[in-house]
Amino acid sequence: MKFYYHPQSPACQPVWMVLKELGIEYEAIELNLWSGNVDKDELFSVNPYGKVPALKDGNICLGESRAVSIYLCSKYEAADKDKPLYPKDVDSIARINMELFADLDSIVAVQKYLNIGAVFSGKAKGPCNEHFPEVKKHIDHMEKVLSNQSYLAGDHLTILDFCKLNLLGMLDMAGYTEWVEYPKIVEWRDRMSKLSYYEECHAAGFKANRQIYTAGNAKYDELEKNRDTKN
Ligand SMILES: N[C@@H](CCC(=O)N[C@@H](CS)C(=O)NCC(=O)O)C(=O)O
Repeated sequence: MKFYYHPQSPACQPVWMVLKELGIEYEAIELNLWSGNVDKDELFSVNPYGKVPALKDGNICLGESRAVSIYLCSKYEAADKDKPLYPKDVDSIARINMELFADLDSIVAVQKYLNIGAVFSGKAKGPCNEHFPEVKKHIDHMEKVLSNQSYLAGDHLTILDFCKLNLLGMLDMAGYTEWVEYPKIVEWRDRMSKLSYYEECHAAGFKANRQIYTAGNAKYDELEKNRDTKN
């Protein structure tokens, strides 16, 4: 099995954690798509959208983090597993799928808030606060769900927990610090941080992303200073 990824890519992280949690053997192929010197032909042959994550497992070629995560669980988790990462019964599948699809909306919302392209290039500083209300809907919902259960889809770890870490990682990147309003989310993240692969598959990548975001803010300040001295 070949896993095409980059450690700083949030989308790759849920798949990476599924591979680790299920103890699946794989060949990791790290692609830095932002370096501009990656030959994308092989990637496009695996993922028609040319993005990471991508997975080639025998004849199966897949992209899309949620689809890949579901595939891995459906194929490699025992049908009678007590606490599966992805459920086996129709009702639980329907419920978790709703949250996995809604998770895409949360990522779009937090991307707008982060304003990554403009901040990374020094054209803007900090997040776009006008986009925060849409993000807030998602974290409010998480807090509500976690007030009744330890994990996002029930009483045990699932792929939804892996996916949702990204929303929080992106908020950290933006410098969001109001977690005191979300004690259940804080407890949940603390629980997640105990996973043996949390640092490698999640925290390290976001630490690097946060540094790039902060550097973008500093670049903006520098450009502003130059503009001021010219005027
Ligand atoms: N919805 C996709 C998003 C995948 C995605 O946007 N991947 C980014 C890295 S986080 C990528 O490959 N970007 C490079 C490109 O678009 O060329 C998923 O969840 O897998």
